[in-house]
Amino acid sequence: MKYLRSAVVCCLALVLVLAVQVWFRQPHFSRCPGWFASCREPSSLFSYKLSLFQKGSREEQAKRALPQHPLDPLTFSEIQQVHTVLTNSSVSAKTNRKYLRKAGSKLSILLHAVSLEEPDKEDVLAWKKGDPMPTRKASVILMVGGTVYRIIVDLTSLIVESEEVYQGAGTPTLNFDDMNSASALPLQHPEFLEALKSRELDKDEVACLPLSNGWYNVKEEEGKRLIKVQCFYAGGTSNFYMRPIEGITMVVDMDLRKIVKYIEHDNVPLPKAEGTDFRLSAQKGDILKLFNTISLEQPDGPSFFVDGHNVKWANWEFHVKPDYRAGAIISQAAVRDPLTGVLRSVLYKGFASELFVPYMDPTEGWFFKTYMDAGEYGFGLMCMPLQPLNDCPRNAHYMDGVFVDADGKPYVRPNMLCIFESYAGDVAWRHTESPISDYEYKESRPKVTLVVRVIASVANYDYILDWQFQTDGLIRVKVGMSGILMVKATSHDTVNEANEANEELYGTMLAERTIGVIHDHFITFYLDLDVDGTDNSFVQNKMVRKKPAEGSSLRKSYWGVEKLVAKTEDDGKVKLSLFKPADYTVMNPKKKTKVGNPVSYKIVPGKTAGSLLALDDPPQIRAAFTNNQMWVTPYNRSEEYAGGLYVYASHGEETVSRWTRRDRPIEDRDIVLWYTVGFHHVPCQEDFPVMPTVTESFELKPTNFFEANPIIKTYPNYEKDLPQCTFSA
Ligand SMILES: *[C@@H]1O[C@H](CO)[C@@H](O)[C@H](O)[C@H]1NC(C)=O
Ligand SMILES: *[C@@H]1O[C@H](CO)[C@@H](O)[C@H](O)[C@H]1NC(C)=O
Ligand SMILES: [Cu+2]
Repeated sequence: MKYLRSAVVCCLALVLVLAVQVWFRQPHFSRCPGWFASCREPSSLFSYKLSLFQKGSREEQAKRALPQHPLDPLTFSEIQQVHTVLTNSSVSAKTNRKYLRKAGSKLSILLHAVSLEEPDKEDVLAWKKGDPMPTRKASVILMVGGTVYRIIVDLTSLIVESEEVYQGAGTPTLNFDDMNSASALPLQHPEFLEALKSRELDKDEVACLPLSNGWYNVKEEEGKRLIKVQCFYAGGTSNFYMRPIEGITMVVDMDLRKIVKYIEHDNVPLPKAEGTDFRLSAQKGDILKLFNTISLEQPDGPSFFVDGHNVKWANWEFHVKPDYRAGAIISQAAVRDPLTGVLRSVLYKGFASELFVPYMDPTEGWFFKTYMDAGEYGFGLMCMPLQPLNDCPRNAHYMDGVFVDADGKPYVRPNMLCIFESYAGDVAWRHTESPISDYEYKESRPKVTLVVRVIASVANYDYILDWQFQTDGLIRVKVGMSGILMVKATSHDTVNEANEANEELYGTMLAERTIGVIHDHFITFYLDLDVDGTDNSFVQNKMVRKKPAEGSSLRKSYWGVEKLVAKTEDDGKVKLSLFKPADYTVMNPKKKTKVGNPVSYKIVPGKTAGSLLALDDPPQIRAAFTNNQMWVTPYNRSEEYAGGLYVYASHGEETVSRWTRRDRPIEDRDIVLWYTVGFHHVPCQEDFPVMPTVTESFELKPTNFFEANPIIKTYPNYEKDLPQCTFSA
């Protein structure tokens, strides 16, 4: 179990490559019970992908990659160049500072992020294929002796162009060194080893997790980079999350690399290992075969094209890139107008900007668990290679990420993102006429969508993040949640026992001695919509009850729409309410349809949730971006992260909530919409030992954007085009 001790948990996921195909080989039913026995082999549609992404060739391929688009992520060799610049003591014109040591950068100098410093928006918008590339620049966040620097490296002249010392509260995203070293410390700590002995636990079975400390306005914590470490027991199961060593919390100073506080606040026996392992190989008895092997066939190959990071599919074009913090960033999404053939811009940039996951247990070992996963851990850094056939269907194309380690060296994160066409048997539009007329309409069109997916495993939890594009111009953003609950051990075996002992559980008893603690998930999206151009307005079309004029109708009420164009940021703050409904749109006031409606995209909320925490609760102060469901801000390239750039132990001074206090004008200009997908999670027994996926979503829907239904002139499916299958005996 050595790997458990040293590795961060997220790295563990890399090892858990399950041979799920075995599932389908169970002999409960014959393989082809139905009608189709031998379908035509799919054509060579996968070959080009496979040749591009042969195992072992990933790094070689990444080394050869050149940027093709101004928004392309830093390439492998560009990251190497950054490393060279930072290790060369004479390159920094201003300070002559040596940012990185030549032979690694252990201890006092640590890199936290290296990513593309995107060119100015106007330069990106003006750029066309074939034009010279705007200057490539890297943004580097690093810490030298406790000081946070943000450095811009010019990759053409290979110099440090600017250097900014950050003096506010909050520190950079953790790097793997921070997490690895923190989780290794308990097993060298005498008090902890003593506690293991007295609890009769084998230290070789112990796995420790680095848990962000949050910020609680505690004087002695100011100015320190602290992280809490709690441990779990892997004896008898691979699912150590279900066996917390409850009641021991260690505080690590990440800069001193030391446990500075050891707190033993409780001694609760370990929950049982039985029933916690969810791996196929750990299952005993019959494995269910609930359905036959299934996959989507595309006999003529996929209909999308990926050129570097540019994607073309149906009437859509967009740019997509893996990102250490956001997971995936969609840029310059534009849809082709069926009447004019012109590509019309919809979304300049969209990504998951920040998460907030507060747990609802105020006791010693739990109160601080109020994670902001994107800024604290790096949502993209937690994206593990996707598992073909099960994470993404067989017809998926995979994209690798190139990230940087704490020493500044690039490395490839294979299969980090997938793109595929999805057909779930849904209908894009239809009409069949009932026999009230002589017309025989039998018109129906299948709904096919294009999905861009990343999956972040932030320690125990898995977030499946989809950007789904429809041919009718709609974009659906979906967040699926699966993985493993954070559970708390209790000495009680049943709900009754706990009730009799008058113990507040702060959650649901999932199994003997195991409580799934209540918590929320909030995912706040940054949506720089550019509806047919950059200058847009945010409009609330409020649905309000009206009264017919006295004596004009037998009706006493109806409802209509009152249009409210947001003038300043205050008008852009939205709290949803079923009884105060509205359509929320981003419109282009200068562009109208032929009949005179301003062209718009509507933001369609899905089922969502608002935070119930008090506004003055420290976690809520830091996560004040969840105080409203929507915010609208004027475009500002330094306002991209809803909770701030330096979110670790931040004080809430750099949140979208603070920025909007300036109440800046937002009418008829480049604006950014912030939308939060929320989910109150009261765990239930079905969430044990691994959660069935829960999905929430929202949509960006064209609204008077097209002159009419944009997919009338499209083909239905024809039998003759589908794989020819023969009947089985
Ligand atoms: C370091 O910087 C100096 C001065 O700009 C330059 O001459 C030298 O080539 C650089 N070394 C490397 C390894 O880039
Ligand atoms: C852009 O954002 C930064 C960070 O919030 C702020 O300091 C600056 O004043 C903003 N610029 C404008 C023009 O609002
Ligand atoms: Cu949850």
